[in-house]
Amino acid sequence: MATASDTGTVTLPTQSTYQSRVAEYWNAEENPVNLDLGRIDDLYHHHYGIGDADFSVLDEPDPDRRRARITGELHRLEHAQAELLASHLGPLTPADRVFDAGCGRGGGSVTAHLRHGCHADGVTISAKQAEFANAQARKRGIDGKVRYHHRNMLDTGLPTGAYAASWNNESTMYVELDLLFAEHARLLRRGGRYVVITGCYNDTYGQASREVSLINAHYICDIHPRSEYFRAMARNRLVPVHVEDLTEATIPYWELRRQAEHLVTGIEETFLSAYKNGSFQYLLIAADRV
Ligand code: GPP
Ligand code: MG
Repeated sequence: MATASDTGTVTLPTQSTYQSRVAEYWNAEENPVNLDLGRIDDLYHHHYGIGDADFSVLDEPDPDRRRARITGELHRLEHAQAELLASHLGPLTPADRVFDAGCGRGGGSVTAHLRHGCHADGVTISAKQAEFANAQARKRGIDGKVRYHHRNMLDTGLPTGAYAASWNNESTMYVELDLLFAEHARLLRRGGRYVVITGCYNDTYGQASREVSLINAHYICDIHPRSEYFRAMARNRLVPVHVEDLTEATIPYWELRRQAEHLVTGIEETFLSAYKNGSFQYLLIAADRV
């Protein structure tokens, strides 16, 4: 059994049966769309991509090369999303600390560290993901500054007011926003920056659409309405400074991914329908901790 001192493991990562099921999902998850992309440059992302896709990769005649080029293009788009998020965290210095809530296999914290030189603490409910991410940080020789913890993002045990910036990259749909933002507000110093990229359902559509419900079932999550983000931020000392609708920007990623026969997971058409019927949005919100 690992102890708190050797891996950062604490005894209370899951707080409910639901959270245990979510942890089991991520402990077992080995989708090629995540592992094959990450292997390209050891940046393992658990989020989608943004920007114009180079669809000419689909015309590559050699089958092996075609697969590799599609994989590379999807990874480029996912990495562009991580860079966009990281660009909203600054200005940061190498002395600053950042907090990655729901860090997955660690790509986001590495991206922030490479861009800003900062210290990073990532938290995941999955012991497997934390172990994997720490091994990657050791391999890169950045384990002195980038650390991953098998902990609960709602109750991290990390130090109050110690963080200059924090974020959730597609992980808010697993938690109650009030509890989550209370923890970010506790961890961030005054004037610190919080950034979220998320899929949310569109209040103007009415309620969650069939497609949104299918996405919830696929990942065992509970997608919040757009309005709930702003209400919960206002209640937790987080004041939005920048809101960006990334829906249009993420559609090329899904159009390419749906044609990547070696990588599809089966959820691709549902995402495209959800975005195109107006029931679902891909959103970035940056907020200041006041
Ligand atoms: C992607 O992770 C994100 C989630 C599981 C959260 C749900 C996100 C929404 C915007 C609703 P991933 O990269 O592990 O997923 P996949 O295996 O499909 O690539
Ligand atoms: Mg993925």
